[in-house]
Amino acid sequence: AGREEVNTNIVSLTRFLTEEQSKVKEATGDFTLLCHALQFAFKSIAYYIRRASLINLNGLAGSSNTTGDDQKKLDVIGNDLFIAAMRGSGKCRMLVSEEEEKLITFFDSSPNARYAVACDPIDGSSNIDAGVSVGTIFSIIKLADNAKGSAEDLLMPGTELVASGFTMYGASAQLVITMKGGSVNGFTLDTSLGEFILTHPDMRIPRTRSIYSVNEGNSKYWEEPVKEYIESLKYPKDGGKPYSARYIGSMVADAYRTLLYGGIFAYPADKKTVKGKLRILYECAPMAMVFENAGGKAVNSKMQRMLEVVPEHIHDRSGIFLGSADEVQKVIDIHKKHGIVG
Ligand code: P6P
Repeated sequence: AGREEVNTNIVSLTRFLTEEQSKVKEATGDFTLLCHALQFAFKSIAYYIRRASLINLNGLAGSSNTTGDDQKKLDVIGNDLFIAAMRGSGKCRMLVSEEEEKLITFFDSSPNARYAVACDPIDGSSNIDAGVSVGTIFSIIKLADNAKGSAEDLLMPGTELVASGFTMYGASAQLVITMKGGSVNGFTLDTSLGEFILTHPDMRIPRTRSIYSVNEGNSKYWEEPVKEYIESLKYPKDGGKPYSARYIGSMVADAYRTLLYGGIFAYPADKKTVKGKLRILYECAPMAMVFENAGGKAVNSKMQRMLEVVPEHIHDRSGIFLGSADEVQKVIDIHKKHGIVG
């Protein structure tokens, strides 16, 4: 009596993956082992981010990545940790990283591996020194039997992804993962156990929420439908309450809040960034898959379903509207008035 209620039925990510595998009769275990390597990468990155300021890992590494962004030391470490974990898994044949212009191939160590991974090892890193939550976003692709082992094998619509998700490195590391056609599950890293623990089973995004998340500093460049849409939230015609603005500037943090609370996150293509800023393979598509599986919606700036967009190259970009189904529908309705139909 009076014994503290101890939950002894803890579902770790490791156990969760085993249970998921048991549902797939032809499973070989390769996907499970790949995900174990992924979770190790997230734990390692979480460790370095937590210690960054103590061991002076903040600040610039003096190098720059493919798009000319100043690389932060943690960017480089995150990228290297991720590459090592994928290579070491023996289950990944190719890797796309935001930090690497060229496709990374592991033909030497795993020439017949059936999976490829696309990732942004540390997304939002420009905020790192300010202690803002950053994250890793990932897509997992199952290679076709006749895959040639080149970038073309990865240029497919997000509907083909076998899994996707992200890890946000905040007060604690939060991992969100979803499988094709599956539910969305959230895990919290328990650093004393060194395990991701299931804390948010079967996540569902609210259908509506009066929160919008966009960089209004780009308003000058927005196309008319976007301007009209945002204005309708700030100055509601029906006399309703204006929406709240929440913008962190780190996609993983803005996306995680939107997934939990509802609302909409937008990074529209505009007159300045005509193709949009966010990458399809390792930002837009994986996030769109998570949100759709949680009951939300995601479209690009042409109002096409984000998961049906096919990237033209591995670092291809897109505009994106991501969030509660009814909130994204408002964007679609306004664009329809302007003759833009997905
Ligand atoms: P802006 C971070 O650099 C990032 O890639 C995403 O994480 C974030 O959503 C977006 O760019 C922020 O861009 O132009 O608002 O600073």
